[in-house]
Amino acid sequence: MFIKSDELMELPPINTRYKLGPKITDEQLAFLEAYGFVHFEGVASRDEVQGIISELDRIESEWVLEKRSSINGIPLFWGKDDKGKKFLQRFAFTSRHSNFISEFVRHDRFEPIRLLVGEDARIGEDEKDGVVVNRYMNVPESIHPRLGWHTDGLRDLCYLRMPQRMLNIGLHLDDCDTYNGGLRLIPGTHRQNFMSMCFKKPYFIDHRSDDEEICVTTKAGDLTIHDGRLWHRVARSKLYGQDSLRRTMFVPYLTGPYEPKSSGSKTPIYHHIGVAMRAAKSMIKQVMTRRDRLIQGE
Ligand SMILES: O=C(O)CCC(=O)C(=O)O
Ligand SMILES: [Fe+2]
Repeated sequence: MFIKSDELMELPPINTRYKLGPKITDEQLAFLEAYGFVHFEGVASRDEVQGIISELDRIESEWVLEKRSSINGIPLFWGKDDKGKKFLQRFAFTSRHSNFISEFVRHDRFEPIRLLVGEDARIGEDEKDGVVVNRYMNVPESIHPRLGWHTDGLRDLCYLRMPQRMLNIGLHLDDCDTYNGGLRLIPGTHRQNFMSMCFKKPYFIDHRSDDEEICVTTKAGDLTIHDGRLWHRVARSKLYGQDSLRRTMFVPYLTGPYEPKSSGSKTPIYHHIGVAMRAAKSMIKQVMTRRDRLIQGE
């Protein structure tokens, strides 16, 4: 257990969902400190969620026509949907391609979250990967049906330094219960030591459930904050095709020097590794399908 039992007695139940008010309360802070995540419900209205979803569909069709493979050096993850159509599974810099999304992420209601990250925190619309959207779908040609166990501190760990607190602010665009995959995390692991952060699980290839994991079940419009040092994964949906669709938008709140990206920016090394891994996986899948067909005499 990563949370001590006397500490647990003082804490609200782990499935507590809060309302986002003008300030992050002491209770919400204590919750985040202890468990490593906190869940706010109904932060975006149904109309806003619908607005963001339509914008994503529009951006996707523009990028299909432009045959875009990256934005500002950040690779776009193209897979195929249940109808075999090109399907963008990871968008980057979305708010720079949609006024609607840009205005939404800069809305006053998120000010308490910005302050939680830091007095001088800013939304990195042009930095890192910008405002990212993941779309998970469970179909054979999906390149993003799930995501294996990881912490988001890998880069720091590679430099043999302990990752500092990094808060991931995610807006959920679909209803998602345990059955429909969803975010799994091991509460309290953001306070683990260096060795545990490096070796508790093999990064990204381990998809097995953990006795101590919890599932963050969300409704469209909910917002979650999770500490990137936690061990977390996204489970595969037990549904198929459109029913298994899960969309999440991550807004980068940054402190430190301003480092904007542009069309000339280089692809970061970890994205090169990701591209190579996805290509290898897709090749293996194709070979296996061919082999199955040959065996079946098709
Ligand atoms: O989609 C999610 O909820 C989490 C995604 C995630 O952990 C990541 O992209 O690093
Ligand atoms: Fe992550």
